[in-house]
Amino acid sequence: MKGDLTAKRLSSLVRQNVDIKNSTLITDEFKGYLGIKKFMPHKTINHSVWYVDGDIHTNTIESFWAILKRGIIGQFHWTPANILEQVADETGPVEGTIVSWVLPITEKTRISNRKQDKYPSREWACTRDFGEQFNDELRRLVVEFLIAQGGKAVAPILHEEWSRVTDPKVGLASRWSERHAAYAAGLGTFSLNRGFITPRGIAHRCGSVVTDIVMEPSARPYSDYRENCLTCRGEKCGECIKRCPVGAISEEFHDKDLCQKYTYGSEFKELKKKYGVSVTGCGLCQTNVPCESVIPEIIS
Ligand code: B12
Ligand code: SF4
Ligand code: SF4
Repeated sequence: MKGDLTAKRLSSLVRQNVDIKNSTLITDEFKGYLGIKKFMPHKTINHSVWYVDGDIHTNTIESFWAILKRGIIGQFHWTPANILEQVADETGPVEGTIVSWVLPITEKTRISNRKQDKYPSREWACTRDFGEQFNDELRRLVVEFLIAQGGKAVAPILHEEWSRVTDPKVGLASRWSERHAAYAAGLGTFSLNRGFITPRGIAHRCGSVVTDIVMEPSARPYSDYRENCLTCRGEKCGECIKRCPVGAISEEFHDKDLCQKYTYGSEFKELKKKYGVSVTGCGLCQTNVPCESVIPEIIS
């Protein structure tokens, strides 16, 4: 992700998109807008004093952004710009990059889960629990590394305000989606069961960090956000539907509530004790399926 909000860029965007002879620009006092006064009428409102001064206010555009933001998953959901605001100083918006990674689950663990038809294997459960602790440690290390390079960096998932959310529109979710970050970074696409399929398959865990260090963005070689999934490409598959022990996946839908109720439910209490983990996951829909460790080709 590249923010690209320098004063020069802002002026150039306004010149390209606004009828500068017949318009007046109204903004807050962000310094990046200063150059705009040179080529069109520009009024500012100082938000530390008041929000409305006669006709001068930014309320209309702010409610437009609120509607747009709600359209991007939901109002609760952080965009990379929201995270960058937290690393920005008072000079205003900064450019930045999302660093996103995928940690493929080992072959041994995948094979152990392939044999399961009701509960996850012990190896899978350990990956869910200890693997995610490792992923958190990696998030911290990447943040430290980027700070040592002179930048600012935040792992959204480790932010004190990060939380899981139940939203009326999208249901179970979180303030930051690692998979949407990975999609934006070109690492893969979503699928029928909502899992994220990368060239190393769907059985993985992923993570990300947002930084103000600007890096060359990686390519996003996909034309559709569900391109790596056979069923979504219109080919025959649906193997993950058969794998789900509670019928949470169908051709049209993944029932997040049913999936969560099962995997975090009382049936798993004994299993957690037996495996010595605090959470087991399930992932049957991510193993013994054509997309387990590759982008699947047509199956006959
Ligand atoms: C909440 C949560 C759950 C919930 C809800 C799952 C869900 N699908 O949202 C429950 C408890 C059910 C769950 C279960 C599992 N989870 Co979980 N979960 C999360 C968590 C914390 C947040 C997910 C989130 O924010 N969802 C937000 C909503 C909006 O996402 P969504 O509905 O899936 O997104 C859809 C729309 O955006 C839609 N869409 C519509 N139009 C468009 C247009 C465009 C352009 C795009 C891009 C998208 C898009 O496409 C998406 C997919 O359908 C993430 C960690 C994180 N913070 O990211 C892990 C995470 C998603 N879980 C993960 C895993 C591995 C699992 C399990 C396999 C359990 C396990 N470990 O054994 C199961 C898999 C169930 C399944 N089939 O998806 C991995 C996913 C890895 C992968 N390969 O995809 C994650 C990323 C954790 C991690 N750090 O790796 N999980
Ligand atoms: S098993 Fe088949 S239908 Fe399910 S996500 Fe993988 S490719 Fe798509
Ligand atoms: S959808 Fe949920 S319950 Fe069903 S197989 Fe996947 S992780 Fe397990």
